[in-house]
Amino acid sequence: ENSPKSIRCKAAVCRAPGEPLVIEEVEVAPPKAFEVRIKIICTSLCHSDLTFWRRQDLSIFFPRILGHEAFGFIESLGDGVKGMEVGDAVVPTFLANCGECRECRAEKGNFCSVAPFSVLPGMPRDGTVRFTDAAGRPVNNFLGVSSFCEYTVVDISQVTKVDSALPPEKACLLSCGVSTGVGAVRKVAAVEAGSSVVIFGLGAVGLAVVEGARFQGAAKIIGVDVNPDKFDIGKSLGLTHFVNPKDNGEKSVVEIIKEMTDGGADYCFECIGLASLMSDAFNCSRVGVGKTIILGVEMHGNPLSIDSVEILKGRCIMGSLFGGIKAKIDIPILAKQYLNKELHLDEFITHEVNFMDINKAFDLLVQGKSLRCIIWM
Ligand code: CXF
Ligand code: ZN
Repeated sequence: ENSPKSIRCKAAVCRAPGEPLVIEEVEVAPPKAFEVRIKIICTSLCHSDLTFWRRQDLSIFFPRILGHEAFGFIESLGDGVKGMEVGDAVVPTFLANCGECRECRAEKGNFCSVAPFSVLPGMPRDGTVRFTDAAGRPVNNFLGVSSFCEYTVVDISQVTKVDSALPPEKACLLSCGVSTGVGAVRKVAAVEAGSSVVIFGLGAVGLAVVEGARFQGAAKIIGVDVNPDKFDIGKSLGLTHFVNPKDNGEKSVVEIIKEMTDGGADYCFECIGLASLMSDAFNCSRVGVGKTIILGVEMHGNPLSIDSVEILKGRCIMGSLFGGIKAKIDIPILAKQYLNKELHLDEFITHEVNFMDINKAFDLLVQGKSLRCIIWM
């Protein structure tokens, strides 16, 4: 008889916006139907965690267990779970891929309708939460993942099995940021060999775009960032040119990029989340063919304004969540390419800390010192 009990374990709970997470004992409920409970081995910090941690207007969802980039092993199964076993190596993902709905069966797109993307506090199927604090009060879930906890419950549509040959910290990277960047190049833009690519913002997502562009055989890969330290790491992944907007005096970034690309770039990616950079990216795309892909979430909620005449010149601007990745199909492909030494992942891990020091990982990312900091449970 399958009847897992609740588990008491340590979690890093977010109680107030922008304040250090608090390590607390919580109770993790057993998985409900079509859910599994995962023993988290490692997790890492993505900029979206920072966004949800910082923003005052989202603090109505506190206390909350953040974290959505992780690796672990299945500890127990809820009713109705097929094709997954206790002990399976898995990565959770914030975007579901049930594999069966209309969206999942379609060749294009990645918006699973079984567990539609949501930032609300509960689990996707019934909206309830799976954590309770020591005082018996509920603690909210985050993106259906909540990986800043030793154990977490995740809907099976948001769980992907991975090859056990893949080291945990590498699998963890495929859970969100790196997959987003590489996916956007392959699946959203479909960058061809020989093309020119411009990347605004060389954080983990931007550098994963660099990695993807090199993989596709792009001829010119231009990174734009105000932090000169990003050049070396970018070069190791395939960056061919670097533009620091602070170093270019009178000339605008758009003018510089247009000069470097003989009139405009084939593909432009915005990986920061600023409306002004989204329009810069669009404006340096090539007339007739240019594609601009938005990956950043506008950090101040500002609207994007584009001159319609500039779009009429045959350019397009589009966005994607998770780089168009369908987790259960595409993560195993990325894993295999890493194991075949075709895809670089090691370069993205700049720091590692113990779970008890999770707040150090926050400091490093806030200060722009880390790409990915692996947090070991
Ligand atoms: C984000 C995208 C915007 C909303 C929250 C999740 N994706 C991954 O970090
Ligand atoms: Zn993320």
